[in-house]
Parts: sequence; C-alpha cells; structure tokens
Amino acid sequence: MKKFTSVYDVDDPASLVAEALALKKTPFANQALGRNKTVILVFFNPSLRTRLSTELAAKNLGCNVMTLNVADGWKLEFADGTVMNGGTAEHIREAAGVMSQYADILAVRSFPGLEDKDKDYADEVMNAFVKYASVPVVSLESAIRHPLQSLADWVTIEEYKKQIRPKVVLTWAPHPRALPQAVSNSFLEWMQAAPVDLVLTHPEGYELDPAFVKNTPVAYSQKEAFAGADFVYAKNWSPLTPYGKPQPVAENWQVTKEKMDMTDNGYFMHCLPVRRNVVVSDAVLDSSQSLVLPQAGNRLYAAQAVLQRLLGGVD
Ligand code: AN0
Ligand code: CP
Repeated sequence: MKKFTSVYDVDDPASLVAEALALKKTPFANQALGRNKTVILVFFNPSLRTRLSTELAAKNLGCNVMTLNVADGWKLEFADGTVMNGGTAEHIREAAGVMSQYADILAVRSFPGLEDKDKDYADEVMNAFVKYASVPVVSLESAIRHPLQSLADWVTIEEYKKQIRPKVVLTWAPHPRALPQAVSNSFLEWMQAAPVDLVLTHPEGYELDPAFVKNTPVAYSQKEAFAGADFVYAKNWSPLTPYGKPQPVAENWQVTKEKMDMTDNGYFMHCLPVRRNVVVSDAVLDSSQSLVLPQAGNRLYAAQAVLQRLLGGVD
C-alpha cells in the first residue's frame, strides 16, 4: 500500500479489517516496526478522535509523532503559477517537500469549503500532498472522504454483526450547520466492498454524488429503510444542489427510539461529534443499542492497521 486516501488504495479491505481486529488483541506487538520512524499529522481543521487515535496508533507502533495545526504555520498556496504577493506565504510544493524530509508518513485533514462543488470534489489539498510529498500520505478526512472512519466502522460492524450478511442503513439526519458529504461518501465506498446489504435513505434533494452511490439502493422513506435493519448509521450532510446550502425538510429525520424499534433490534452508529436530540435522541444514544463509543475506540486499531501497512509491516 503506497497511500491511504480511499478504499481503492487498499488491495483487500477485508484483510485490513482483520488486521485491525488482530491489533486490538495485541496492540504493542509491533513496536519495533516504528522504531526511528516519524509520523507527521497536519490539521487544517479541528479534530478530537482522529488526532488522538492516530497519534496513539503511531505511538503503539513505536513511531515518533508530530502534529502541526496549519493555523499555527504559514498560509499555504495550492495553485500553480501564482504570483505569490498576496496572503499565502509558502507553496504546497515546498511545504509537502519539507515535511517529507522529516516524516516517514504524512497524514492530512482538510475539510471542503462547501462553496464550489467542482473545487471540493477535485480534492485539491489531499491530492497536492499526494503529489508533492515523497512519503506515503494518509487521509485524516479530506474534502470528500474519511477512509479511517469508514475502516473503523467496518471493524465495528464485523464485531457486532449477528447475521453473516447484515442489513446496514445509512440515514441522513438533521444538523444546524452545513456539513460535508465526506463521511457518507466514504461509508458508501467501504460498505460497497463489505459483505453487507447496504441501503441509503435521505430526504429528496439530499442525493449524494452518483460516483459514490453507484448501485446502492436509495429509499426516500426512512421508515421503509429502517425495517429489518441490523445497523443504522446516521450522518448529516449538506446538499449537492444548491451546493452546501441546507434546504428545509418537511419530516423529522432525527433517529428516535420509536424508529429504532422498527429495526431488527438494530444497533445505532455515528462517527461523532454528534448533536444530541438533533441528529439522534438521548434515548437512543444512551441505550445499549448505541455503538458510538466502541466505534470511536476502533478508530485506534483502524489507524494502527493502516500505519502498520504503510511502514511495511504487512503487505
Ligand atoms: C465533520 C463532518 O461532518 O465531516 C467531521 C466528522 C468526523 N463534522 C462536523 O464538522 C460536525
Ligand atoms: N469522527 C471523527 O473523525 O472525529 P474528529 O473530527 O473529532 O476527529
């Protein structure tokens, strides 16, 4: 594996899930792998889970870790040929090149602007790091994908599934702010590669990009989608049209106890952070059906499995 920016960078995602589950049993077994290796994490946006779990994953593998909040660094230029006499102090060519002098792996988080769909979906920042870094790049959530989250989600489903082929529902849920599609896009990509029956449900007008939806069945009725579900994965995203501008939704799409009762004793999942009693009710989040904490716990082993592969531990 040369980089980790989407499921398509992984030859055999199911075996990466198995590696993460194995690491959960023996997290300190491969400490020699990271000896004298350095991982640099670069954050253009805030994080709680991704930052802590990836730092700990690197440490569990014996690596040095350094974290740079880009707000603390020079403002970077991504366009080529620009006369840099404005606000940007350093070009990504030098910045990624210099970071590669100090790091064996570079990990990057960069959210979309949610103003210009084509610009966001070109995934400029992640692709620029991949292009100009001379070391492997890991996505810590790009403008359009969050693969470490989806890997941890698959690990969690693998641990809790009661059927060989569980029914997994990705449902849109309300949120007061305009949010990216990254978590949902990635979840679709990874679940399409997993042994599950995937259903996507959202209000009309909240269609995700067909390049991510592919052949996944879409239901506009949340209740219909929840029937018989083994896992309900809730996430808000802003619409593609008008891009990044939330539109009024007639029905209440919050995940409630009444709706969870329509599932097959299903589990509730969310990547966090979650807005209580907006996205999901307290009654669901505080019930034994909620997997949000084990799911966040699995971020550690997902990150460790990825770093281990990139360090050459397992091909
Ligand atoms: C971000 C998002 O929706 O992409 C990060 C989630 C992991 N969520 C918020 O900004 C609330
Ligand atoms: N789920 C997730 O990626 O959380 P953070 O934004 O806190 O890293």
